[in-house]
Amino acid sequence: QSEPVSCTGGRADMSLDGLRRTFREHVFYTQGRFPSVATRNDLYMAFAYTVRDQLLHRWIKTVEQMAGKDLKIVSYLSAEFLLGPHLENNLINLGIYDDVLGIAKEEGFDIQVIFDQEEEPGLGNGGLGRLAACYLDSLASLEVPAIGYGIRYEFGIFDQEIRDGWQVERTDQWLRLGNPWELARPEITCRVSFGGRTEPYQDDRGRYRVRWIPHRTVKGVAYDTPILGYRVNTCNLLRLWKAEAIESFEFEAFNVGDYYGAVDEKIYSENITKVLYPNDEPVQGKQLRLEQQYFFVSCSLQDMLRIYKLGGGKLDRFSRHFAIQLNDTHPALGVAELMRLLVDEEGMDWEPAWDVTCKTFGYTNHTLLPEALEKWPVELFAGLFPRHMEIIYEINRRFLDEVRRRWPGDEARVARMSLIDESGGRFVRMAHLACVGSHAINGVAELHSRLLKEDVLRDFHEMTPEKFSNKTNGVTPRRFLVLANPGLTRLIEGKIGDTWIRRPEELRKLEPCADDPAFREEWRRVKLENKKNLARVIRERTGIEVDPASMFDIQVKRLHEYKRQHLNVLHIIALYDRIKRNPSYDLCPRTFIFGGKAAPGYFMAKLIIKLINSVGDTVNRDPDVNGRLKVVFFPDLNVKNAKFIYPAADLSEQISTAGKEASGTGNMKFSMNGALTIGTLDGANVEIREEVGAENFFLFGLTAEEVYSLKRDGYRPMEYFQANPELQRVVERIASGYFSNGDRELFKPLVDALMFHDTFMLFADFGSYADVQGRVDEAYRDREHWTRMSILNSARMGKFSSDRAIREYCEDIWKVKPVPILLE
Ligand code: T68
Repeated sequence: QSEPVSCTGGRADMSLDGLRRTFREHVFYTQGRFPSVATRNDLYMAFAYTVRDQLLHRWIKTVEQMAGKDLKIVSYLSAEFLLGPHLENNLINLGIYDDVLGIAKEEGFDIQVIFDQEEEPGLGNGGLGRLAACYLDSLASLEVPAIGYGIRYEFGIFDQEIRDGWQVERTDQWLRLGNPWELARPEITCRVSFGGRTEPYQDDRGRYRVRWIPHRTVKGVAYDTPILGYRVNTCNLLRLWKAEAIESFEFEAFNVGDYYGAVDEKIYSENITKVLYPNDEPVQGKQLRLEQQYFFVSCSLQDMLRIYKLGGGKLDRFSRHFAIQLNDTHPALGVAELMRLLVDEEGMDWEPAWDVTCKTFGYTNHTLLPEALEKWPVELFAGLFPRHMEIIYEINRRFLDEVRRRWPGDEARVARMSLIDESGGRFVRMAHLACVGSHAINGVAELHSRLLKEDVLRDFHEMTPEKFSNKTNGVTPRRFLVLANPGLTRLIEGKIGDTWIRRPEELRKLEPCADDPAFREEWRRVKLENKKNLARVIRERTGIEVDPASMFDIQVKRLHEYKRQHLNVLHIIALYDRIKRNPSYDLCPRTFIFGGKAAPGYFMAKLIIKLINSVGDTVNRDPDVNGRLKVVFFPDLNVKNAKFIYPAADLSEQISTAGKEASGTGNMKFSMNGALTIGTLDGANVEIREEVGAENFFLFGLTAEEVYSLKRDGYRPMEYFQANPELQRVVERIASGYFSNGDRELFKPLVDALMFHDTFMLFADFGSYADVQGRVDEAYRDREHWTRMSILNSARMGKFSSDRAIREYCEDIWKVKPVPILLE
């Protein structure tokens, strides 16, 4: 083993002087600028590099101290990582936020402007991608050795603009001005192949083998981003893969005179990691999407095997040193790929290879929606991965043999459980592949995990109940409380210190403060400041004036019918209707704020955005309303913008149809920041309500069981419509063109979908939602009581820290232990 690297002094120096010197050096030597002509971006880059130096120091120490140790590494495989801006977060984790604020001041510029300069890496759609980012933060903060593996999309999730009330998508060019947080590793590459055919042969020991003769091969290049934990020295790795052409191919083509062919090859190869698919549900049948999945999974597994072999480990012990978690089924091809690598490339026999594979993988499911379960046409799949197709057939053959042994004669069960869906066309069922190839399967909230066992994965649960567990999601309190809400953080620290940032259970110590009128006063002051802050941002981005003294009622999340943003709109129209019918109607002033992106091809979701804006246009301008109602659509919701939103909320809307939202994580971010929730018994809402207390939560709507039985018995939305005159007036206002300059066609698809199908049962829940909203209105008038409830929400949300979630994964699934890292 080599000598420890010494990196004291120089750029590792984290004193104020050291940081200042390093910053100036970066302006000079990295950006090549005199301070007097440095642009905003130069200053941002210089700051980022100054901070990155600190990370790299810790990263090198982490790698050095892990090398040669008999330890286990978590490998989190995810097609998405929605990281958000790095700079501020790293300053908090390093503990030098105030120092850097000081330096900026001395050097004479506004640090907020520098922070604003950072383009966030939007390499994810929503909850699933953000969860992966929170988990990386917690893994590092808990000092657990981990690598995140994913895709370095050149274009992340699109930027959303609102024009004439409609969503318009613009390509996200996050790499345009350079990315100071990543290190390109051109020498760390993998080859990934596609297409072609397979061929049997006998190896030197006379054993039957298969070789894959692919049609084309691309190169994966590693790009590494350091992920530092909170106030620890552990600095883990996020390794994202970029696809490139293999040079030798280009030369070959060049030699035979096909220069343009070579260029085509390059374009073709680089296409694989060009763009994130902007659907938060799988895009069925898109070849490029499947290529992306295989590309990053193959690179990552090859990389793990390479790292493992560096340590001289024997392959049959691989699962003792790597625990791989599949973030949904997007990386589920990894099961077949690891088998291929072990059997075809490493020469292992099937049984030991299968044993290693099952012991290595764990699978997290994130959805109950049947239409969102990933499946790929066999033809497409076999064309791209002829060898994997054979491997999957073999896995399936052995698996179904076992099913038949356990349930002789039950061919219906065999058909249900098969890795191949043959109920109409032939498809590879990715969730089944993930289940069969993993030793652990989990849902992301208690209710979701129970429904998985009872419904979506029922047969698998019957066969191997021991594989199933629940791991309720969590979010990192560093980004979503400390960074997003410095005012509240200071207030809490003044009362109970700052140990809760690592041990959020300790937030409970705040509970007695709920009875202290002076503390409540302070709590309200902080909330008001946060609301003023959001009001300013809303004015800048939309031109709409909102009153910080009104109740901020917020629903931000991806646009989806099951999330029921339109239920919220129906209620807004009901309030508006009451005012129109009775101008002196007594309503506690409210500002309704929406935000979220719609998948570009999801017509109904886009129409809901248009409806929100149209209702806003009418309501906000109506003199009868007289400031009592405001409706705002906050454009381009992303991690960076979300920081203004969660801390400013009074009321958090978590109103999905029960049984549809796997967990939700926005619900946690709001409640931690002292918002009260109006919500259904869905996803993690159930547990949030349990923690904060039913008396501090506004519950409404059908339960998941009621939803199912109503569906089963034949749900007729018209019955609810006919029984509720207010609902009739609301729908009539939309249908009549009241919000669309008399155009009765514009919202007709939405109205018809509700009247004749109402798949997500808005009409069934409308009455109870409107009633409970009435209770919210009353409750908000009693400010002292409201504040009390708000404080208790924050104080009781400790469970929903991602640290707790990651501890559970570490103990129950991954069996990994922390490895503390020393700086010197
Ligand atoms: C979300 N899923 C769940 N999917 O909807 C949410 N899907 O309830 C849960 O809290 C969260 O995962 C974390 O567990 C998603 O966000 C996707 O984004 C997605 C993207 C591509 C394909 C399928």
